[in-house]
Amino acid sequence: MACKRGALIVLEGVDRAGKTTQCKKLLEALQRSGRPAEMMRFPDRTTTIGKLISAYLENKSDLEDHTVHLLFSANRWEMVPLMKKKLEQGTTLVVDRYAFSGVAFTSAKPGFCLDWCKSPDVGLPQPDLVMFLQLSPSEAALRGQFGEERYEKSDFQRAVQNKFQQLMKDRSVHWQVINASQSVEDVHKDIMTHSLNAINLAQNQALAELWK
Ligand code: NYM
Repeated sequence: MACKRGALIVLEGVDRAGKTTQCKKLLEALQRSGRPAEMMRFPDRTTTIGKLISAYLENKSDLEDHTVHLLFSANRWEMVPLMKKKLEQGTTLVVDRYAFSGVAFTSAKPGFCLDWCKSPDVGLPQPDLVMFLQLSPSEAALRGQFGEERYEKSDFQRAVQNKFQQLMKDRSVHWQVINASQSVEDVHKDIMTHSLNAINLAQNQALAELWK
């Protein structure tokens, strides 16, 4: 490796857990401390595939359930060359949702098993750290109404939460549960501590492949 690689840091959680706010705060804090860092989010709605996904989420189009699952995965794969390039250049990537959202949301639908849902994402760059922002459904409800997008229903979100719990039993992934009911600043402090550890460890490790 020519230079020390950046870390792949993922934030996951159900809707309204504060992922996007915390990704932005982490990114700013890393950059302020002089560490090269960039943010990515999935789905990335800017690409051709991302636009199909966005129309589906906004209920402007209907897609068959397997098909949309594969599109979410393809939307990650299309970013892999860029992700690898950035990581190799020493840039840490802070990622808002990844394959775990993909599996949790689709497997919460009737007729989908975890293994089928995981298979298209097998081999993606393995995150050095996945922080799960834990918030109970009742606390999430206190944060206001859901928006208008597909999946933004309490019952479905509860099913998604259960799927995340199943995924977190997998020790091949470096999961860290974060108590998201703390104040924004306290959540940020926890996230920063775990991220700095992950960045230090990743420097001297080769990038692995997810679920392989
Ligand atoms: N989602 C997100 C999936 O169903 N599969 C995936 O692979 C990913 C990455 O899309 N409800 C769902 C979770 C969210 C929605 O919302 C994206 P947002 O606000 O753009 O994170």
